[in-house]
Amino acid sequence: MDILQDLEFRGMLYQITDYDELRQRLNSGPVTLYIGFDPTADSLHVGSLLPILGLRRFQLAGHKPIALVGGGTGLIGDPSGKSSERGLNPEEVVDEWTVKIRAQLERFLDFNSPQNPARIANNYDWLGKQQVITFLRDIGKYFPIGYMLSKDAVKSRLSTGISYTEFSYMILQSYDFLRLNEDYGCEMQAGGSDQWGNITAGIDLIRRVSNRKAYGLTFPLVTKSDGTKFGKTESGTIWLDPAKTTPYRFFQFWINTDDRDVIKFIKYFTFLSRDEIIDLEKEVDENPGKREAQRVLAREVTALVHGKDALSRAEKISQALFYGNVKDLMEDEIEEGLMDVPSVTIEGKEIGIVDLLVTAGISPSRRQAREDLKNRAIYINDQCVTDINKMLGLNDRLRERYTVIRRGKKNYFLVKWLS
Ligand code: 629
Repeated sequence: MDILQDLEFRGMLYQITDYDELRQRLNSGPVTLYIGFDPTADSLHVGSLLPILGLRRFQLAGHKPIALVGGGTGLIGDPSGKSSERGLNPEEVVDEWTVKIRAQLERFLDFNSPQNPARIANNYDWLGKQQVITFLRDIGKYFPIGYMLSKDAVKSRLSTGISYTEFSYMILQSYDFLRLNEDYGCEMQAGGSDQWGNITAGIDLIRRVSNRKAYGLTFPLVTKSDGTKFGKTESGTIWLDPAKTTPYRFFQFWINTDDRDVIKFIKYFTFLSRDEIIDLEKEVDENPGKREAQRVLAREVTALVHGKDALSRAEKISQALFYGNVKDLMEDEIEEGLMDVPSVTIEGKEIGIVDLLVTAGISPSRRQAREDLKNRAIYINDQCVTDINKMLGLNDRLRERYTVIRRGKKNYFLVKWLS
């Protein structure tokens, strides 16, 4: 199976220029290809994972990937897929984000391969030096206004409004492709389906300037069967930066995948073989609801993004919270696992259980708190407590600082003791 067939099997091919010709080219020797990522935040998120892993798939197949950080284009703003004009971010902020995103991208590629090492590029290196007159004369001439207006990203914004700044974006991205083509022999650009217009504009520019052939390929937009947006949860975006989305929460995000989506995501986001995937597909069909495939997905992606150690921690925390073993968790594991749950800070050495349940908002009233205790609904550090007169003290602390309260099967609360 060659790389295009593998991408097809994985459902990762959305659009492609000249399938047969590109396939021949890819099978005749290493192809240099690139994908660009604009620094529009201080971290990439799971939405960028499909293209990043796409680059890695090409590298594993023997091709040469370039990950481009848009230190220049990030100062302008791509109108693709956006229904309204974006605000401009300050240059110092974009600089900072560029550094962070570059470091994140580096983790997914192999820069030491003797055969086909990866490269990282920052388009500020050339866009930042452009002279406006030179640029308009040398590059602008190749962009007929009618052509630019016919691109979806522009066309769809003509009624709602688009500035000249965002209108020009496709010229910058096209120029990047031309530069990478000239400087590194980069023949192909990939990206999400929203990038098709920019990618084909670059291919056209390369042809017009140098009469060389270049190729383009897009990945599908990741969709979910319940119609909600991929990569967002009630608690927000799932980032790749562990300081923004803990590995535990990241792991849980994948565990919570719907049975209807899990095989699709395993194809997209893991490097499991075709046979392993087909086996898992059978498993989901035969044992729906068992979440075996979700475990595999969560383990694979968490290890890929955060490493083996972070995965073990995430699994340990998941087990402890699911089976009621919070006592086994270390201080930082308690923090990581219970970061998102409601918490109260208690000053002092003791508090009565009913007081605590009300103060922490676990029970709405003292009467209800007593009911909850009687009904065996309250767990302190996973131990069911029914005594309405219980005083919580030093013995109820975990790692000297925390008490974990659970109401029912899975509503967690964290008590942080100040002294
Ligand atoms: C200069 C900048 C280039 C080539 C590409 C770019 C960035 C591109 C863009 N991409 C999105 C982004 O940065 O805006 N103009 O957030 C994002 N991309 C990954 C996928 C995408 C796309 O980083 O291509 O489709 C999301 O899956 O939206 O010379």
